[in-house]
Amino acid sequence: IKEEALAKIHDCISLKDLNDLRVFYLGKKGPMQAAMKSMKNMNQEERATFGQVSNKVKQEITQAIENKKVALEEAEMNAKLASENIDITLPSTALPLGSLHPLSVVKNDIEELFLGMGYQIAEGPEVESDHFNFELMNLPKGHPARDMQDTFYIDENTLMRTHTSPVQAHAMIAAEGKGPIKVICPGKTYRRDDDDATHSHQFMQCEGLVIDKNITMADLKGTLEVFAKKMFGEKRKIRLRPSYFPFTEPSVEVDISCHNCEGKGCPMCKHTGWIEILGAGMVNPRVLEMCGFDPEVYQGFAFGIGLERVAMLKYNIDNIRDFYNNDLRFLNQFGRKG
Ligand code: FA5
Repeated sequence: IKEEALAKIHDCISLKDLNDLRVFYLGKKGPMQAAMKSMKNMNQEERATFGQVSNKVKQEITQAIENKKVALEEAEMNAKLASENIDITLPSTALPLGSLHPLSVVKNDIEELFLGMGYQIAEGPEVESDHFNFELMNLPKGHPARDMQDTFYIDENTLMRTHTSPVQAHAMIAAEGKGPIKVICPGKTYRRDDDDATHSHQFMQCEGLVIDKNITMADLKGTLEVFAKKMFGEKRKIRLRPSYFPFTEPSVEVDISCHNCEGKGCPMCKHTGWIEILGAGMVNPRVLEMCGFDPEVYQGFAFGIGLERVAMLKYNIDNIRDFYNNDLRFLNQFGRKG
């Protein structure tokens, strides 16, 4: 029995067959058990010898099965590892990459440009107090110029900021009356404007603020000239037109020469050769004072750029809603990465 069992175990090639052998040789209906039955006809001495021999045989068969089991399991694992071998030199499947939103592209470009000129990037809350959005910007309650920015109020003193100018106040107050300050503040802004091709109730602005001693309008003009050329091409010119903002004095609207027709006149510039891109001016001394700066010592300039406007001009987009409809056919045209 032993010889036969050991030979079969040796030749066995699967764990299932091995288990069948175990059940057969060591189970109740196997040849070992049958042999044990013959013990009842033996005398005591024979029985003792037979018992010892059969136990030994059982042990040997059990051990052989155990050894074979380990060997078969190892072989099975090796076969599995070999078949699942990963070739790390194969090129991977390309993952589809998204593209930056055109407003992010413009925001990044503006940030890069001003960081290169030594500005820092400041941020402020989108849910703002009336105090910062209006009062510190020289727009006290009841001031008629508040109507220029129709406002989403949350309660009497809290609102969705209508412009990024309140970040100016945060930056000045944080500086505790000591210049210089050179910051840009890009971010979302909200107004109760009816949505149309050029207006959205939520849009983006980028504020700029410089405070130092001996700052003049020439610094403002030079800075905006660099901005216009870098954003719209070296041939761009700018012109300043007198305007009014309560927080700047004097105030200007800034136009750039139309990059579409090189200033000759086309529908984009309404045949004037110029396109308005931002509002700016010298920081009103009252604003400096309210925000803790001595206007006898410090001056500053500020500007506010509408980012949708810049993106629309740069990419020839004629409907502001395109930025917010999340149509991938539109969005994938810009700033594709990868
Ligand atoms: C302001 O908001 C001033 N705070 C800008 C400023 C800052 C002036 C610092 C002087 C010094 P204005 O209301 O003109 O100004 O808005 C600035 C720009 O935001 C506009 O030129 C326009 O491009 C954009 N804008 C305004 N309202 C909307 C709107 N509803 N949808 C899209 N863009 C808008």
